[in-house]
Amino acid sequence: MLATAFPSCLRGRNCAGGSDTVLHMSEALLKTDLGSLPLLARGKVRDLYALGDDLLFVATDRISAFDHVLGSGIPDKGKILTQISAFWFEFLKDTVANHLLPSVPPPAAALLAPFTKQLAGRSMFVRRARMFPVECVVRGYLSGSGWKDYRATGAVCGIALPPGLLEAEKLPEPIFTPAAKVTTGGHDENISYAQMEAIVGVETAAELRRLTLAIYAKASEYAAAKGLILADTKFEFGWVEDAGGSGHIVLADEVLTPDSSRYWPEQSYAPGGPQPSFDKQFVRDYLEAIGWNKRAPAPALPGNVVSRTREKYMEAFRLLTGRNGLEGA
Ligand code: Q0N
Repeated sequence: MLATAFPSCLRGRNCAGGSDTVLHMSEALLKTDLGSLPLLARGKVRDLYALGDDLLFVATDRISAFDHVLGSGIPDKGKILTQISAFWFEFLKDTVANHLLPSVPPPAAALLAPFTKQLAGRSMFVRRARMFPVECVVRGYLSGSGWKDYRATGAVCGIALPPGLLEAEKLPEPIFTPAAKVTTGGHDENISYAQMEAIVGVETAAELRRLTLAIYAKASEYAAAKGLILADTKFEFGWVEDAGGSGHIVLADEVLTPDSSRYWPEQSYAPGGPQPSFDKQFVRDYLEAIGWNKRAPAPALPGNVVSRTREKYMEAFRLLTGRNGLEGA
């Protein structure tokens, strides 16, 4: 099904990796190597390559916690997150245009063919966009830096909220709380809407806020029907040129994955304190238990933490996509 819906998600001829079972977990892909293809950016988790005028977006199996990439990866994590993103791009396509290209042109496919094993199920061929230098964050619940901000100021990113809200409580309505990218690897910095207007312009700011809230409304309603609270999430948008000199906004990067979003199981939701992370709680618990000082080098993870975490990512994938495994990815 995805094969026809997402021809730009590269697939292996015999679905390398996707058919692995519990009997044999494949090795984690920690780093891509695409020979002479120009690497444009290596993020904590994703590698971005130039492919002619377009880009190849590859999700590795790297995992970060407490702002560090850990010494171990989670096998198939990059495939799982790519398939979750692909699901959401398709789900949202009537709400927002996205950066996915409809297919990989034959010359690009020929260049990539030697690297099928690294790319299958975890890569997307996307349009190169001019990225807006803001993170478009939307919060339906009070958590993370939003909760910290609220406790200190009674507001989040300058948006006043009613007094007496609890940590993780549902907000009266979802709020748009942009952040500016900090290039030095640090945390993104919350900014006011007026600051965002100064960065991207008044009209663009309004359109990015409108899109962000519309996407959140649609996605959180869907997630709720699957038993998941979408507490908050962040989007990155870019601008692509159309033929004839005009252009349009596209939703780029990864979308509504557990790495870019807080998902909480509705069943165990309990406002009044921090909610356990859907995907990374075993990792965090382990890192706290061994007393890691949260400075580099980050430790490796024991096998049971890796396999239980992998199972959490698969659970998110199954709940959201309704698919049982990665076959076909
Ligand atoms: C882009 N980032 C931020 C990969 C992800 N379609 C695009 N066109 C131009 N640039 C970008 C995209 C996208 N998506 C997005 N950087 C460039 C996130 N990166 C961090 C590094 O890994």
